[in-house]
Amino acid sequence: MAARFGIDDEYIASANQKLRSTLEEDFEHLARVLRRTHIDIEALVARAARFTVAIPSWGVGTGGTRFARFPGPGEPRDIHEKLDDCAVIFRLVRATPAVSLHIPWDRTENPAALRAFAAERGLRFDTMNSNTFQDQPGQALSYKFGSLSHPDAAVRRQAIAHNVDCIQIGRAVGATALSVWIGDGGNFAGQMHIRGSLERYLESMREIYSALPADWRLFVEHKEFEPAFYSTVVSDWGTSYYCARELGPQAWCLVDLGHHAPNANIEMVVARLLQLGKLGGFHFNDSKYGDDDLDAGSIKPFQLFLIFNELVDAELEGLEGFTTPAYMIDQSHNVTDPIESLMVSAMEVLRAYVQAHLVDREALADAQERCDALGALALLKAAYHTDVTPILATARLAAGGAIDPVATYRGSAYRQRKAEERPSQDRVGAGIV
Ligand code: LRH
Ligand code: MN
Repeated sequence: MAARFGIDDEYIASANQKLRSTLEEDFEHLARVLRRTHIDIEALVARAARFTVAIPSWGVGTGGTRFARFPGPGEPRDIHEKLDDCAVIFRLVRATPAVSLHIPWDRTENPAALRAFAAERGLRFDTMNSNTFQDQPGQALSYKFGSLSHPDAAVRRQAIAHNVDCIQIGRAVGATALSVWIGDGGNFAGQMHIRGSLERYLESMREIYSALPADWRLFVEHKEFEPAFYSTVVSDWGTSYYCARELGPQAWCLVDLGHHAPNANIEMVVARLLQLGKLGGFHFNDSKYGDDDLDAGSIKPFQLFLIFNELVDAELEGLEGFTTPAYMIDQSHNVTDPIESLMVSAMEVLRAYVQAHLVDREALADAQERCDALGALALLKAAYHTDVTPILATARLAAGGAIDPVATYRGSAYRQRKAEERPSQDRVGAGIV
């Protein structure tokens, strides 16, 4: 089998060589600026180095919409090629050692071998995502009218069995969580009994919960609408919280940034779930209208910062029950090179996290006490307007990554080489993957 082209440390080091002196200059300047407000830049580099965000296996292929999908060159054709691309992202950005899997899209005959394949590339698996929003070839019962909340108990049993299967595969590949998003809902008033469908969903989730290994987490992912366009069973954070609380201590709420009504205050949803002790994870992306699955920080970067402002505030306060949420990306890359989009998105999430550590929280609490609205906003904006790029690049460099991941990736001609290695499948079609 022809060798698979990859990006090695030597190439990264040569690409960094040209950028080192500029980075050191920018880093020194920022260190001086931060010293004025008694902030130790090295402490922020250390925080950046410890931060990780997981890559969605389904994000390294070109995504699409219901109208069309326009495959790009050198598309990964199976989970192994997807992991090769995830390894490139990790090698250059260093903050993405974990990959989230989606079943059956990533089903494999030999999970243990897949685990080893990933480990050879410095990768591990964090969260398993089940899929009862599509029918698979040969599937006995259809999910057309729902899955875990379907009126027919046989369909619910089939969906429960699929989730339990995801847990078994997850145990074999070393994952530690199951994320459950269902598209269950109705397109017409009266089509679905709104209270009954939630009861059925909860009953099904209790069975899935009982199959969880003791150290696993179960994520409940809410979504306002789509694919159902009148009513959705798990449509908002309140319903998600109720379910996670009803299920038990291993159940947590997952916030996908694209799953809210336009103009929803998502940082407030985050603060509420933190306060209620059930904020378990994130699917980072961005959107202008609906569940657009655009690149994180590409439309509303200030919102991403404000979300991390709530998370860092709770972390530094030592909020009771605060556990570091599972940070994961969930995007669909329809017009960009997925590797570039995922690298930039991971860096934007990390940027918001580091900027949130620049907020003068004492002064902010004082401004809030004095009802000084503009004073408070100015303190947040001061952090948000600080360009922390030298901190992020220095953390990457120290971890063997690239000072400029996108330029280094483009310089490697990785995509062109993959286009030669991976003859296109001409799999025209539609849909997110
Ligand atoms: C649903 C969702 C869910 C995934 C899917 C790929 O919109 O956000 O998290 O299973 O996208
Ligand atoms: Mn999601």
